[in-house]
Amino acid sequence: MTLKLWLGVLLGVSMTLPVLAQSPLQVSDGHVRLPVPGQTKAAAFMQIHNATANDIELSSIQCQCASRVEVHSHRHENGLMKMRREESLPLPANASVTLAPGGWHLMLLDWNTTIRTGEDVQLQLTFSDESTQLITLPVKSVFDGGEHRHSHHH
Ligand SMILES: [Cu+2]
Repeated sequence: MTLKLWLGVLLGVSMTLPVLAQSPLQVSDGHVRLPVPGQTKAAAFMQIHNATANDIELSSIQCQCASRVEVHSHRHENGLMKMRREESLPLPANASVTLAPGGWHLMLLDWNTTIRTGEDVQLQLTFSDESTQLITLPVKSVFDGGEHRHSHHH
């Protein structure tokens, strides 16, 4: 077996998720927004409610629909709205966090462009307390709704 093949095997093994506790968090109102035409970055929005007495962080996300999923935020810097990659998404105790255009969101890189509007995708969320949650999100067009006309500039 070649070294390259072995690496593939090792990566494949490390990507299988261990069986972890189901997270106590409630995820609602989620959807994935397809990339704008010609682009490969989709975004996921949702609301996450942490009804526990502990601060938790969303630390990693995996999806077969994208090669990598990042936590992003928008912040004002010198009067400009800037998107930046964050290590994790803070979920304070007894609070809800909304991921929405112009704020926190999940960025799905190298989106699988065979997935279309109306389909569902599954995201595996892993939290700082080592719990996990599998969520199913509907896929919407970037032109859908129109309530948040907002473009991503990376
Ligand atoms: Cu982003």
